[in-house]
Amino acid sequence: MKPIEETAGYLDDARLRVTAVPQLPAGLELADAYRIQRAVVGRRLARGERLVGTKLGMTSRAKMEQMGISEIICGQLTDAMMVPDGGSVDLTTLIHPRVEPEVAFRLARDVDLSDPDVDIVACTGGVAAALEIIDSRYADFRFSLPDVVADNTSAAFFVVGTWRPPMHESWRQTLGALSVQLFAGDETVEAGSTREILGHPLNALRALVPLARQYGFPLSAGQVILAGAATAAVPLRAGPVRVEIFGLGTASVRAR
Ligand code: OOG
Repeated sequence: MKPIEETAGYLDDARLRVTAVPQLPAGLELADAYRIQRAVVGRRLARGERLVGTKLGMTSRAKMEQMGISEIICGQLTDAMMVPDGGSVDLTTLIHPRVEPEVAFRLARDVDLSDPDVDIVACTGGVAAALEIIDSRYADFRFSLPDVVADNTSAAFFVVGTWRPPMHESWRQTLGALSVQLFAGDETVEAGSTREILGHPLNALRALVPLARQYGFPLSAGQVILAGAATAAVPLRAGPVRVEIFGLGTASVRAR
């Protein structure tokens, strides 16, 4: 296997050159894939970016089926990936982008990962509708589980709508069954329910805790957590895209 740094450079360059690359050689261990991811993100941090959150992937059946991967994965979000609600993304910086509707959480407190009983839900201070733009650095968006982990789980950009305050009990229940619609212009391109995110988006949030412990992701106050897509991803084309989660809110972006 090539050294971690060399593989991180390979994936980082693919993104910067906006050019897809072949998958990594087979046989990469998942723990090494997370080490490569850390080095890929480390390169961005060394260029002045700041960590702002964590994303989950493969938390819905639709995504697992679309990508042929059935294990929950996580990646890291930096400030350079953050697009303001109603903002725009430049398609020339992306290889073959796709967009997915998501639920985002914001941590109000650090999650103490040394506490085996830590309740991440009690550490959240906000919830919002969100869009994630993913852009695999691999040709044809084809990858294995370690490949996609090394590639920071295809993270490219994300947009978060208006934050809603912490959830009381009834609101928590409601959050598990809200209808989700993804629009490209006026056309509905995907529809589903928040239930499709591991049965309830809070289950996805809880699933992040053991992953964060195992692979050394800090979960600190102020971080955004993307709980994973509720539907399959669709190609991002020029024009406006909007997610509407009925009862929670909307988020939109324009690709140009
Ligand atoms: C990997 C990222 C998946 C999700 O929400 O399931 C993901 C990919 O599909 O390229 O972000």
